Amino acid sequence: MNKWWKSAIVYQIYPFSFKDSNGDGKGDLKGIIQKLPYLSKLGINVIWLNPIFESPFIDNGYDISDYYKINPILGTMNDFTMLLNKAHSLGIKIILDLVVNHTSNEHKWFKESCKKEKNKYTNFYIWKKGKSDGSPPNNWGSTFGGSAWEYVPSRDMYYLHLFAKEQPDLNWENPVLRNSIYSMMKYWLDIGIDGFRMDVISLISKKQDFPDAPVDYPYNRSYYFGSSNGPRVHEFIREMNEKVLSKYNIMTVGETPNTTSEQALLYVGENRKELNMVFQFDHMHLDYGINGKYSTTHYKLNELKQVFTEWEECMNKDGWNSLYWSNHDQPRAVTRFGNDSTYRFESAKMLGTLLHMMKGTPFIYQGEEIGMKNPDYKSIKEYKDVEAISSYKSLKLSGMKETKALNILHLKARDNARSPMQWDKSINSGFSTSKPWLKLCDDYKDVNVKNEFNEEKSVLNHYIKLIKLRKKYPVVVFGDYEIINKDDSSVYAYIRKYKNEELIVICSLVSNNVLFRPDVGKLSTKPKLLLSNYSDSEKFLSSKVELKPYEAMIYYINN
Ligand code: TEU
Repeated sequence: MNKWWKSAIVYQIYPFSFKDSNGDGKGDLKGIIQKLPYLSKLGINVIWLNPIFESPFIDNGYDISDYYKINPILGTMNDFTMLLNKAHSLGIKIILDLVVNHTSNEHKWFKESCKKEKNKYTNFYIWKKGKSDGSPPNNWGSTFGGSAWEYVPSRDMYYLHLFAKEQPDLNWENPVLRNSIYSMMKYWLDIGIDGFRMDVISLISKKQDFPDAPVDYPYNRSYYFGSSNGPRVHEFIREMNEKVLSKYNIMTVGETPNTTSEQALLYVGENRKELNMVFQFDHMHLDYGINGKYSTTHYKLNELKQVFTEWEECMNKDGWNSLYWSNHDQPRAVTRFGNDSTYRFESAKMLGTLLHMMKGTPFIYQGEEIGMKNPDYKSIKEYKDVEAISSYKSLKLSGMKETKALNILHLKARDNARSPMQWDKSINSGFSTSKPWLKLCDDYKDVNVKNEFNEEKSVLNHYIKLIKLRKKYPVVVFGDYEIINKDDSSVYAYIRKYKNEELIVICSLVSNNVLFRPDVGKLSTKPKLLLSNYSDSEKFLSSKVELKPYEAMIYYINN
């Protein structure tokens, strides 16, 4: 089958925060339809929608109560098919979020499963007896706090939930459950969607003896010990591929927490018959501290280079890479990896350049293309996310001062990515006519899509150019990647080579001027500048370049 996803540029939409068409303060599908011409001008050709299904919204839609129904806040099935058709007519494909490690506790499967009387759904979830003293079956903690087990009196048993207690884990050992999932996937594919992003797919197979995790595992991730890359995960995905995925020309990307690059090859290898690519987490962990994610630690450039290079090289052996700086779970890229004050626009464009010239399928998270930064929420009341709230509580319980805890949330909370999209300087940034469900970032009067379209040197216009390069030069899609000046602690530089084309990408990640001597051996021709983020960048690459703060250049040779 034609591997169209190799040259795709994906745009991730968080539907509740993208565009509100009916004035209820929450984004919706009709809002997305209104903005399709914008996405078409940006040049992307795939949209990934975060979950759009019926949900009590404990984890913002990742707790699904009916896989076949559109969340009424977002619209109707008609709205969805209209969105799909309009997107297709503009040459844009749509992939949906497949959340099948767990459902909502309000799903009818779970309600039935809780019943004392045996029925079809009794074994749809993971039920275990407590220990003889009545405590939970093992020591696993859950992502959002507390034990990963919840007791249900009607069955006198505990059920497993790796995330919130309202998100019970499905029992993939049960073939009837697996077939129900496959039927649901076929239902959406037959409607015409173009693929899936698979939520925590590396966690679906649990070690069946449910062993206690060693004490050195962080409590809220201790379940990894018995559930990440579990014993039957590849068998299950192969079965899914054989019964469903292989029948359609679609794109699949698995979200795979706690997975090394070598383990990832088992999901994406060309002959494995599993998935097209996975989302790795290694670069997301470079700024973890002793308390894990919720810390003020800053990443180190040499570690970033090492992680990206390892994934480029490993995926190049036998598979395909995915490229991302941020998503709905991560803080804004410009705040985290760039400089969101003095060099906001330079660094946002530099980050775009660094990522989009690599080998793999790039994912742009809504707002990244205009350089949106983390909003400056002043109180815990402004945060809405279950993880932010539970982490705040545990930081406070550990004795941390309020200001420090809030500073950590400002740097790391998931709400940072979820503040509404900034369209223009009108009330509520043109996102909604009424108060948005989550507070806007207060810089929207300056930083918004409308302003950036009109400003030739904007981040947005830079992203448009990066996307055009990917479409024009095969080397951007297919070229081999090789890092140069590996030990430079201020500059990230690499070359790409494909047939007679060569790219040299040079990006400064520091806020001072630096001297750079590219280690590119003997070049037969002088590389010519294709794109940069300063108007006076050197037109031809020479043996010595003085880089300005966050300067990023792409040079090209056609031998
Ligand atoms: O996230 C999976 C995941 O590994 C999370 O623990 C993620 O690392 C965390 O949010 C970062 O702190 C997926 C979804 O992307 C997330 O939104 C959901 O909450 C989660 O699964 C459960 O469905």
